Amino acid sequence: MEKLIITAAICGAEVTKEQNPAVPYTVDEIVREAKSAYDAGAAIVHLHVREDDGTPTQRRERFRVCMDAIRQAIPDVILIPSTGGAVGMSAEERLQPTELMPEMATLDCGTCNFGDEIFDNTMPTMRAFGKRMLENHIKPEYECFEMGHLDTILTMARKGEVPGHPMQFNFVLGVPGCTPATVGNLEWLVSHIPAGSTWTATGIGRNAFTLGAAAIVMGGNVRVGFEDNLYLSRGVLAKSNGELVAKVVRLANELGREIASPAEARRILSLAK
Ligand code: KMH
Ligand code: ZN
Repeated sequence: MEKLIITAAICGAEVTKEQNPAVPYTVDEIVREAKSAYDAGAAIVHLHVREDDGTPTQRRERFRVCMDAIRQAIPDVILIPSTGGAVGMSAEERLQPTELMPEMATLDCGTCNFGDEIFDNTMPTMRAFGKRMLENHIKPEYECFEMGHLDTILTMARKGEVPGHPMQFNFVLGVPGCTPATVGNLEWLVSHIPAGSTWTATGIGRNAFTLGAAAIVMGGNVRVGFEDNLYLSRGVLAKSNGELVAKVVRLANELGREIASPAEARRILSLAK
């Protein structure tokens, strides 16, 4: 089995300091959280950014400043900026971080319920995002919130509308209104990806570590972080993203899976650098 790649989703677009005071908004806070995750064992940071007051933004300049500041602190970390942004943002707004030529970026694979809201990813939107990533040589991380999202993106890859082999999937399970975070659902998804693909599991809320443990034994990779879960255990808020990553490292140690460095993650993900 390959070493385990841990991704830290340090910020997200929806969670707030009212829910957990350690949720980062400012550039300094974003760097602090990225570094805490990296120091604990994360090879990848999945990045959303905020204005200083916590408002989610996809502003290119804000991404540039945050990405430069993170790289200054932890030069070899893999950054995966979000093109999902926050519910309700336009496609043009969401695409801005791809102008910074990151080595990877997320590509959301279909429309879905998202709590009380609708996360809108129409076919024309996804085609535009795929075209941009093909043009800018960005490897997508394909975010699947629903079973049908996998079928959608595999069809698009077959048509050449989005980058193809080797594909990296992130199965984000347990968003209210989307596919639940069960091992059975994860197994179904993993059994339907093309040979040679890589995959990550993200369990939302209380499912963060149970789904993570399943991914560790199944040979996949794990994402945790404040975007997905604010608690270290029942009723105990995590003090940092690093605490969440450290818990995954402990699980992996117990289960006999070594942790990938950023260089090892780049090889596993077939990234150029
Ligand atoms: N904030 C969610 C609506 C992504 O980063 O690509 C979408 C999201 C997905 O977080
Ligand atoms: Zn995200």
